[in-house]
Amino acid sequence: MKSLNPFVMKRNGLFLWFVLIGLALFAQNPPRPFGPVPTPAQMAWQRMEMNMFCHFGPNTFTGLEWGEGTETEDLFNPTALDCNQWVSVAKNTGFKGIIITAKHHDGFCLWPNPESDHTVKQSAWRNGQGDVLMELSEACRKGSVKFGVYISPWDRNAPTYGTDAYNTVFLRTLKHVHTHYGSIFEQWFDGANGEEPNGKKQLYDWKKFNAQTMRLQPDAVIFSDVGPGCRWIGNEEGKCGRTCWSRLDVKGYGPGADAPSLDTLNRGNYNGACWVPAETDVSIRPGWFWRASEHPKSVQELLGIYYNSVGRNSLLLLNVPPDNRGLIPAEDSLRLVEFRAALDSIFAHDLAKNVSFIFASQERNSSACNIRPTTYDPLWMVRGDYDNYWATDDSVTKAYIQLRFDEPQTFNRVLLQEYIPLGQRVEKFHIEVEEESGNWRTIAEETTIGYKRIVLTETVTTQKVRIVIDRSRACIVLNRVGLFMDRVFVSEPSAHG
Ligand code: FUL
Repeated sequence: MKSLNPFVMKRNGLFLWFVLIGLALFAQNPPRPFGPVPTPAQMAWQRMEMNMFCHFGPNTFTGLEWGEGTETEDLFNPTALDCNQWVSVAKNTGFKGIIITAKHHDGFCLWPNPESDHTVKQSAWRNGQGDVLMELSEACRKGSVKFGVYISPWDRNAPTYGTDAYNTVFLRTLKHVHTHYGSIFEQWFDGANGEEPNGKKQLYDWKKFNAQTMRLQPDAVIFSDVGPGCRWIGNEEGKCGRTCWSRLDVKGYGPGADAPSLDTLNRGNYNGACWVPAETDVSIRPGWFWRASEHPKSVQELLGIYYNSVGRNSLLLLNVPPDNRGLIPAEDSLRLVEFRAALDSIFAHDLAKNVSFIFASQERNSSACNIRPTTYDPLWMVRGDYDNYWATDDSVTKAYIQLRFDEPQTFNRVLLQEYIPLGQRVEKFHIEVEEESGNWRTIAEETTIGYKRIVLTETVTTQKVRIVIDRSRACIVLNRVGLFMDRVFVSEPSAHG
């Protein structure tokens, strides 16, 4: 009879609800962020993975890498400029954004910059009516490719260069670009700061350059040797550190001569206070600017660069310079089509998806009430649903997952991803496979994972694979495992240090 008392029923009902909500909250209990984490703009940037760089300007017509700044404006006269062609090459071969040298060290501006007399406006090209930034930004918008700019602070033409006044001119130059061409996904500041023969050396006001950029283009990631948005990897050969932290100590450092050591840029800082991920800039050709005498790298070389950049927790910024007609040459676009085909032949078939059973040595909250048993299940790692992941309890920093297949799988690439919105954690891991004899054999030992890690292994055939996280700096949070067979890249993993 008691339970028919409406007050008691209501009270019991409420109690049950509290218990259920409490259990649900406990079962969800997501891992807390560890260390610095990416901003939403850095996150969107990192997920682009490959962007195209376009070095274009007077050097395209003189064959110089660093123009003097004294070149006549009429030199710049592309006969068939078509930015839609650049965009279609980028888009069809997997590049998500394009960054153009709006102004290189020679000071020539590819847009009519009111702060300068050394621009397209003073050139013969389209009778001074042309604007490369306008054409490229519109082509990018039309093709859904993101638009970014390289604006060199070093300027061998600006009369004020080497004085305080130049900082103001440069701020206005930046402002003009940042307010006339729509949204910019990346602002690229190179670190070159050559002292002129006349002894002119500029003390840049980086604080103001960055602050104004962030105010006018809040979604732009700012590249320089030391960020703040993303950093240089310390070389132009396309080789990011095999250990690569997305963290960097920037206090007391600056771009150019004030940058940390090349090795630090290459690997990041283990305890770096800021999230400043690595960007690998490298050219498809020997030079940054187009020259008739030079030719693009082979597919093998491009694949090697891909593994050493995207495969090592870095974004790849590949320079594909337009020629003196204003077009990406056929040999470069064909090479990119071949490169894309090679990537697809490897990464379009993820053998991990054939898994029949995936087991984790520990799973977050597994000892809690099974109210949402799949929340941190390792199965998420083969599903490729970015925001779901395998995680361990806070106290568990060493654990493994094991994949079992009904049929033997043959592969030589293992892809792993950490869920970096919660920080970068893993500092040591290895991969084991079970041999026919039943013995487990280690096929790779590595350090960091980060946003994406592609491990090159010998070719193995097995029905059981283990990814063993030997040391993580906080609980483990991984959202992807992939197994792939690369039949294109012939270099041995050992030759790939
Ligand atoms: C460097 C420049 O000096 C090169 O000319 C090139 O633009 C490269 C990407 O950045 O700092």
